Amino acid sequence: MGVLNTTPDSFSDGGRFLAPAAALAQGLRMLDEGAHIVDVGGESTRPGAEPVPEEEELRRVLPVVEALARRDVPISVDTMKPGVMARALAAGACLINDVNALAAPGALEVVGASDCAVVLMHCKGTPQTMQADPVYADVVAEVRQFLRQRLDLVLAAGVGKDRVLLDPGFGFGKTTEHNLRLLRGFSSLSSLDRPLLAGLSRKSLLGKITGLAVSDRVVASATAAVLAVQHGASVVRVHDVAATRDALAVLAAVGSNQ
Ligand code: HH2
Repeated sequence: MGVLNTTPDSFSDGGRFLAPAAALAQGLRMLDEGAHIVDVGGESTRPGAEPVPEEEELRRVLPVVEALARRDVPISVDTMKPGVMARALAAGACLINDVNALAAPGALEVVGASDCAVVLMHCKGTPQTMQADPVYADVVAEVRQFLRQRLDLVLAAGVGKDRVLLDPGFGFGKTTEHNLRLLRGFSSLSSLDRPLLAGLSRKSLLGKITGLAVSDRVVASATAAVLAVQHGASVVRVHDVAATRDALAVLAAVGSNQ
């Protein structure tokens, strides 16, 4: 999954793909480099980010979704807002990626009324508050329990099991130690019996480990993607598609232990 942020303030690619033409070109480039799906986002969820009004998020996201849909690109939309979900699905998106796990009133209904796939992600708190000293007794167990509850809720609302992916939400209300524990324990999430998504690309835990600036975290990100897939991830959400493709090709040739 290639990341395409049409925002001025995303932590890694903010401001680069604000113009729809630049966003379309980047989406097509990522596909060319080996992405299977393009994840379009119009609201940053980096720690401390301010919420974006729905009209503004639609203004950023919809032209890009429409342009990619005209090229038959498989499109995911990274949003917490039911109104954005509905418009993006109508414009051709096939996957809703919700870092809020469909918690907003009406979100479950929008997904239920369509036949799209959905990513349910764990986040402790909101982007405004999530990095203010998050505490867990057992981060892997708590994340697994949360994902189990959200999955059950979504299934009870009539969404087919085969439409749901789960994501532990690296960096969302977690310290570096929590993120590392989650990666070590990632394979235990496979007991939830759903494909797992991992988003580690360029995140601050990689900066903490390497001391590198966001734009210099390509090797660290590709390594993290390999580790995530080795630990059971079916989808990796990445900014650096070509580097990740090459790293995963080596893993595939050797064979993962899954
Ligand atoms: N991470 C980010 C955004 N959306 N979605 C899922 N499912 N999993 C993730 O780990 C995830 C996500 C944050 O990364 P990015 O989109 O690059 O930054 P920003 O939120 O600043 O736009």
